[in-house]
Amino acid sequence: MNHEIDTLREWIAGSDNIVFFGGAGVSTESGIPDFRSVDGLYHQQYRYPPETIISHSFFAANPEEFYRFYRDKLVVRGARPNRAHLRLAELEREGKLRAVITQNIDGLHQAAGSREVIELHGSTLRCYCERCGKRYPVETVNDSEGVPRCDCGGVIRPDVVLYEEGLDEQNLRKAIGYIREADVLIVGGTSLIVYPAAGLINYYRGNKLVLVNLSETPRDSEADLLVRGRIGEVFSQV
Ligand code: CNA
Repeated sequence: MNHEIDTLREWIAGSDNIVFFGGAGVSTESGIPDFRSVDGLYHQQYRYPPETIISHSFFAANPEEFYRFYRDKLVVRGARPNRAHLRLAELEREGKLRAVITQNIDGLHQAAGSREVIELHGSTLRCYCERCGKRYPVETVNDSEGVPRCDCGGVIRPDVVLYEEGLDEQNLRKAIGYIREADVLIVGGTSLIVYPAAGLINYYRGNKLVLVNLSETPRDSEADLLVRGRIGEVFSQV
């Protein structure tokens, strides 16, 4: 891996237009399980598969069960940014990195100090009433029991994109713009199988596509540089 790290270090040193696109693997070193690793959420036992529970139709039909899973597994308590989040924030401060585009919903990039963060799938740190749109502090969802309700009687929900729901178009357009213009695109900690997010790398037009991941992805053969390793460890060396 040393040779790959040297190349990545050189590419980072030589660019002021780096874009990072990441997923759940960026936060596993902060103690938040991803979905598809062996100890990820998809390998744990529930009455329904996680992708069923966190779908729009399941939420509408079984909000109690949704919230049981959500509070137990998706709400992050006490997690701190790791070396990947921190180095990315530093690269932005140094004027080298333009944006972080993330599929994560944990807010750890902002906690690390990143400013330009595009949250494709929303954030567990915000919530609102489905009916009237009123915003509520995150504790309203995280620390209540059962299904949290608004003054208007509507269900309060986290501001995350559930399966079957569309991504915010403005966010998508912005992400595509950054990727299209990027000189170096670093893609890390994502299985690259959840669409439409995974399709974003198709917009990259450069010749420095870096994939940093613990396991294989379906796009490995397209990478100009493939780094197989833990992303926090990798970013602590570049
Ligand atoms: P995923 O499908 O679970 O894939 C994660 C990938 O990261 C896998 O290929 C792992 O091999 C890899 N990985 C795990 N740990 C590391 C590490 N330390 N270094 C490098 N690679 C690692 O997750 P995706 O993000 O691709 O899938 C998209 C889903 C997962 C999005 O909708 C997210 O909202 C959702 N998710 C988010 C969080 C979070 O916010 N932290 C947690 C769990 C799931």
